[in-house]
Amino acid sequence: MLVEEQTKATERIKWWQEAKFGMFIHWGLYATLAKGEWVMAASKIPVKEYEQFATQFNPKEFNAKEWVGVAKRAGMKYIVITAKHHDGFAMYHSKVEKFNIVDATPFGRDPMKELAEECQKQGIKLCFYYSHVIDWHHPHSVHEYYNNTWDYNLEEKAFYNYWHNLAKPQIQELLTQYGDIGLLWFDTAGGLSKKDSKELVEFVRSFQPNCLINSRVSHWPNIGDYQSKGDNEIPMYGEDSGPWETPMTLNQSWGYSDRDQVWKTPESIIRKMVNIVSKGGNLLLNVGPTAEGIIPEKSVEVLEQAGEWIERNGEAIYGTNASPFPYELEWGAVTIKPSRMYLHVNNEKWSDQLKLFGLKNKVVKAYLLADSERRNLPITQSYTESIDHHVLGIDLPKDAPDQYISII
Ligand code: FHN
Repeated sequence: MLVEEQTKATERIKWWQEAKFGMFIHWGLYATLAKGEWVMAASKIPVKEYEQFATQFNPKEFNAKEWVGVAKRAGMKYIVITAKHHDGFAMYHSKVEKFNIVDATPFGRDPMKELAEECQKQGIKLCFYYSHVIDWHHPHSVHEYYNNTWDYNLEEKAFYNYWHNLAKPQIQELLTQYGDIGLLWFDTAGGLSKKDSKELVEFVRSFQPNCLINSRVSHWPNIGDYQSKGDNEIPMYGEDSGPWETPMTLNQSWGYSDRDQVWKTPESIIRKMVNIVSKGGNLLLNVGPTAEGIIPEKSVEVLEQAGEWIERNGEAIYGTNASPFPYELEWGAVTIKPSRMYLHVNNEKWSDQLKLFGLKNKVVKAYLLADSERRNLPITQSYTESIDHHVLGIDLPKDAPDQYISII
């Protein structure tokens, strides 16, 4: 990649790498059935039958200010929302076809427009998820598995008709009608060719040069700006293959399901976030709003509790880099900034002293991030193990509320 292109790519992704934590929102026509976003395929619902659910879709409780407020209180810096999922239903006012939330439902409003305005007001980056290859509302033939083979016979399908007359025009709408878009989160590229994948990236850049693109734009490597790991996947060790993220569910489903009973706890969210960020990644954590336009109360409760912790300790998360230590720490994890290191000490590992091998610089101060007075923690020993290593020993208070130590 030319130096100039590399410089542009580095600049483009800077805000995202510093943001670390985003809200994923899976919201669509499927919410009316309350069985997750794959309900059309799982139940092999014919297109004409599925279209009828739009007449019942009227999310009167939708409130963009509330949704963006939940993301902010949770400490999330960007929102990625499904503008169109695999069912082909556009959650914005698409001029390309009438199967969308403004033209096909009694709701008649454009929630993406309302979210774009609210994100602008509250300083949150708006990003769109777009299912660019799978579209069960259109007969096309990239992959039998990916397409609506339970309702169309195969000869009707014409991928490029769909690609040039629906997918790309809709992507253009999303990039030209909703202001600056932080990123396009493409999903499940199926058999998309390398040529079409690369052309799609150029197409996006032609409208918004700074719009990021995730790796699921293509199954060919190194085509997006960063790597979306598998769903809920956290790599075992730090990655040196470039920027990456973990897309994660807050409960069992992505799209709203009335069968979901188990939510992650605030503690487990923080542990996973720290694990991911200490390895150099971002966490994209999902909520699935209801057909009425409400983010489930349990989701809001858990996210806001996690947000209270981040409010106190965000300095050890936002804008940090991965741990410099090439080994797993038995007591927790490390994140760093220039001339500062953050030790994330897990509750159950909390003991009266903490040792860290392999520090390259002499430590001058250690304190709890949650301590607004930043009182010094007693550094019991700091001696050179070898030419460039020394061990830091810190006496820890027994009941530290937030196990987060900043050492300088
Ligand atoms: O099939 C989709 C699924 O519905 C959901 O959108 C996830 C989110 O990462 N992506 C695909 C499965 O990996």
